Amino acid sequence: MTGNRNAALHFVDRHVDEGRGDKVAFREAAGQRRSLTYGALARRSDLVAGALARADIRPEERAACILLDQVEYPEIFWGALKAGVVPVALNTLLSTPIYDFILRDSRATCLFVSAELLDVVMPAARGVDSIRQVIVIGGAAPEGAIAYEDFLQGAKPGPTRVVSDDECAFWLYSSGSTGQPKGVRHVHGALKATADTYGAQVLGIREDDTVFSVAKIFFAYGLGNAMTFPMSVGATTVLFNGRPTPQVVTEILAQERPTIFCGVPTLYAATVHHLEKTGVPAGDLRLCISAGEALPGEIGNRWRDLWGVDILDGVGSTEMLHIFLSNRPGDVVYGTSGLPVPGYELRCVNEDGQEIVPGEVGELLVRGASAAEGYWNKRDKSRATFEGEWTRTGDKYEVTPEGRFVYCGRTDDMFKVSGIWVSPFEVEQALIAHPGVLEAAVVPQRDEDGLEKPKAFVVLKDGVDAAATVDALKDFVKARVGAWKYPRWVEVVPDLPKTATGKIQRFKLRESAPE
Ligand code: 3SK
Repeated sequence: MTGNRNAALHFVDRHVDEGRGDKVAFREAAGQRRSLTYGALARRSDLVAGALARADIRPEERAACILLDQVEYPEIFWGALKAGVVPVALNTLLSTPIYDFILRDSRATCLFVSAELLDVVMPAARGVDSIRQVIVIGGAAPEGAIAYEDFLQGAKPGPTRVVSDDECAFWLYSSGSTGQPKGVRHVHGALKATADTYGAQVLGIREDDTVFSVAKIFFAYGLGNAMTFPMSVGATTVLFNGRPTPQVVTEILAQERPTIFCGVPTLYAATVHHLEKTGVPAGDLRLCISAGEALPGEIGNRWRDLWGVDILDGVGSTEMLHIFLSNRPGDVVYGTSGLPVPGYELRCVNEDGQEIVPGEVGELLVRGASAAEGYWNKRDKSRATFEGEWTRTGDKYEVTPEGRFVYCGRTDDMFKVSGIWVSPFEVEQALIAHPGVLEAAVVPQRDEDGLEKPKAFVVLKDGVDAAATVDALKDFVKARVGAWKYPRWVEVVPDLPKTATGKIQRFKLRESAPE
């Protein structure tokens, strides 16, 4: 390796130098069934770099990526890194107002968007002055935008910008308990740090592996699973651009024969129910992993009975880029998050910042080379989360005498649904925007698989038809803040429990919601 620490050299071009140019790096499951070799990825990402430069998108400017999992995603991501342009990988399930906020907040100068998402994204993008170029992948470009192949047409391969490990490479967006999403800035060196730790030392990922991740590339969890871990060893990733239902996931496991499957508890639970009815197809799984929220032990046991393979439950964060605490192959204790991943140090502290003693619960802090360099333009929030070398997780843990970490909840009111953060505050804001709702409070409630979903308590305005409003509220929230955040249960109440200063006491509602 030269003095240039641009991560694209390690993850992409190195494979060509080492003779893996013809190896398939990505192949699409279902749909178009296209594939991309490491050699083609090296060439196409060079072209993306050249086309960005030709379009006058300059180093350090942000390129918003609102892309389905398709072969163009790695071309664009690594092409941007080569150009020194900073891709901002965005959730494809957001609503127009949230895209509007993020596109403005990031000051993106260009936008790569999958054609399937244009209806939701373009009304936001059109009003954002910083965007000089919109590139549409997989379909016709509307007025003012350009189709991806036309964008690349005639471009000269761009040079790979010389950077250090510490130069900002890409951003992700993370949601907070109040307020708007925060841009999380990650450096080039962080990508290799996660591949060298969790990828190499927990997964033991190998060149002959095929990986399938239901978590999409725009999640930190998916970015590692489906891009950087397989690409760190020249393995192959199966990409799927649709909604991962139990049926579809089972078909992909049967047809594409991945050796590593990366899921989230909600999907594992639904697939277990499905397979217990239909039976398990033949497959080549050697490892299954889970993150996003705590995996109920029952689901892990039933999955192992079906496939003969354990699920390694682990914990990571967008701020730490990937998993830093995990169970290991051959050493799984369901109901725990396992042990620190080699390369990371963990400690739990009480409210005074003192290390907890056995039997106590404390907030988990983590130290490791993949930590983000901070939040974009949010100094107070950066200071509160990144304390020198230590990153606060906001998760509460206790530690067993054997040193295993057991999840005990959050220090704030946040919770995860299908592995994605939900802020009760944000859902409440969406609910009270409905003309029939006076007040609202949202808390997690466990479903029949022991997994948390939002439950809303609403106070309606006088004279409002309760039955009609309750039915309408779910779709209303979906449209405003994102499909996974809508309340699965809505209870109409006469008033909400509050402190003397008028703050909603969600803990009282949590107590009233059945466990
Ligand atoms: O939710 C998690 O546990 C996680 C894991 C890996 C990367 C990112 C996240 C949020």
